[in-house]
Amino acid sequence: MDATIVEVSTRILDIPTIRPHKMSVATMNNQSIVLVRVKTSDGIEGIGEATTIGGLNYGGESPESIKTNIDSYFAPLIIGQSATRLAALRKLINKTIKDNRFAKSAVETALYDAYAKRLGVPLNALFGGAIADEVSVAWTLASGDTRKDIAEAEQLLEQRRHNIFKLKVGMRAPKDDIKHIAAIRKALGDDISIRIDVNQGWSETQAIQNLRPLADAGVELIEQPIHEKNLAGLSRLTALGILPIMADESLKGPEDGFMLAKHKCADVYAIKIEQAGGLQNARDLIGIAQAADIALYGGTMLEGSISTIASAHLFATLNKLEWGTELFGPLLLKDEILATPLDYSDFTLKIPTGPGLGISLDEDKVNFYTRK
Ligand code: MUC
Ligand code: MG
Repeated sequence: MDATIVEVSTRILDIPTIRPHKMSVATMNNQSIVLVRVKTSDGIEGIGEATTIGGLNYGGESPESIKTNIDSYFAPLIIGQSATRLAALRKLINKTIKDNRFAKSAVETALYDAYAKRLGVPLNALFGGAIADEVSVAWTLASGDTRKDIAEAEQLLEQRRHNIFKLKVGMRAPKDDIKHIAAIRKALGDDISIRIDVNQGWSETQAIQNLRPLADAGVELIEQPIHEKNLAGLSRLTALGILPIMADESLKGPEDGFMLAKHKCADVYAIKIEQAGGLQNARDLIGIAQAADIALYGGTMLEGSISTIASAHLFATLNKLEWGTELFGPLLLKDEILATPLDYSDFTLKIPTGPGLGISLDEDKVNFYTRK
């Protein structure tokens, strides 16, 4: 008999960050992880995860809303359904539940983890199999202090953990951001890749005025400089050709991917499984980018280990990931909830080879960090 879904449970884990993470949208001192477990009638458990950035600072879903909506709407809908008909489950969920992309991503990850475990294959096999054994991982410098950022980057280079850095800007005046970027570039040298993320912090005029000075300061890529809805502005910035423009907040699924491609709004797409609405939607979005000759970057919602490794499984199946990934989320947290931490070494994250996500939880840690 076909295995059915028998239980869906959620909890929120609150884990402190190693330092305040300062962005133009929020300062994070801890991350709240919604952990989803799906149990099936043949005794398999799949796990998934959703995080947001600063509660509701980044988008319309919060850890609390994700938990409530999974408990109240997703769980009753999918309990009793076949656990092996993933496309039918996706159709049912999308027909019955609008929006809630982050919750959908967490539930879908758990369903894919369970399915791959049942088949005895790594999750990436469900997307054609990994081409790469590892993905490169950028680190975000966001302490808010230039000297601290330089010291942090130097330590990470020394440890061979990261040699690509994304700088969070858009909180200060642009001219002060440029001084900050130039100081970091000078300290780290020319071989290090420096990108910036404005998180929509600038007007189009500010962005136009600053593209050339940013390029002169050694920036290689600029992420979401202006408001997510200003597609015409993004298109104009991209057409200038001064710096590659990456879309992040503007991309909330394949339909946005199509609109942005149609109007040439970006050179690069930041692919995030949560923002896309799950692994399969992210794959659909990737297909649109590939068809439109838009380069790819593996983004993060500062997720913990579960969603980070789910993303890594998908990204490892791509024939090109021109700008690498920023799947460093677990390293921003003071503690790890896995029995064996993810393998970050030699500037990369290794793709596990075991069944499903290829990870297992440390249940004591999970209980310790569960919100009471
Ligand atoms: C974002 O906007 O890209 C990713 C890395 C980071 O530090 O913040 C996130 C969100
Ligand atoms: Mg971003």
